[in-house]
Amino acid sequence: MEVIYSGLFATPERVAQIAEDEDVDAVALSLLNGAHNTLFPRVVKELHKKGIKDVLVLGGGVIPEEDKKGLEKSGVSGVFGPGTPLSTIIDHVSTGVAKLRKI
Ligand code: B12
Repeated sequence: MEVIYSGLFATPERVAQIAEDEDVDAVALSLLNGAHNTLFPRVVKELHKKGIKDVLVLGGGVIPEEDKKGLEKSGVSGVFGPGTPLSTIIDHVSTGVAKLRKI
């Protein structure tokens, strides 16, 4: 997998623009400031605005358990906190991207 790092403090609009320009398979978001319920769904919204619906959006950071269901409902495919085995994340990305791209 090739990883494009978008830098710190990118806005949802900027993340969606990079995703479009680079034709990515997945957008992986990391947030530790507690604004995940606002910003993760906004990234999904910005992608949809551009007609991008086949990109896997996943997140990580210190996300309270009770927030995970709502994030998934808003289009975030999964949220992975501290201690998640790397193999779990790799599996999630591989199967999620394959499903969306119907490979
Ligand atoms: C260090 C720290 C800071 C540092 C950050 C340094 C830095 N450059 O990262 C400083 C002092 C700047 C800071 C500031 C703030 N912090 Co702070 N901070 C922490 C602390 C103590 C450790 C975070 C850390 O580095 N953990 C170690 C790394 C390795 O773990 P991690 O980041 O969680 O990543 C793991 C997983 O989450 C996962 N992961 C992470 N990202 C992703 C992304 C993807 C795609 C995937 C798949 C997985 C994944 O993989 C990693 C490895 O296992 C935590 C408390 C804690 N116990 O975690 C609070 C914490 C994250 N902070 C918190 C808060 C509220 C803030 C502030 C908003 C405080 C304020 N009012 O200003 C600001 C926000 C600043 C900002 N703009 O983001 C809260 C967040 C609460 C929440 N999520 O609802 C925490 C949980 C403290 C708490 N219990 O209240 N913080």
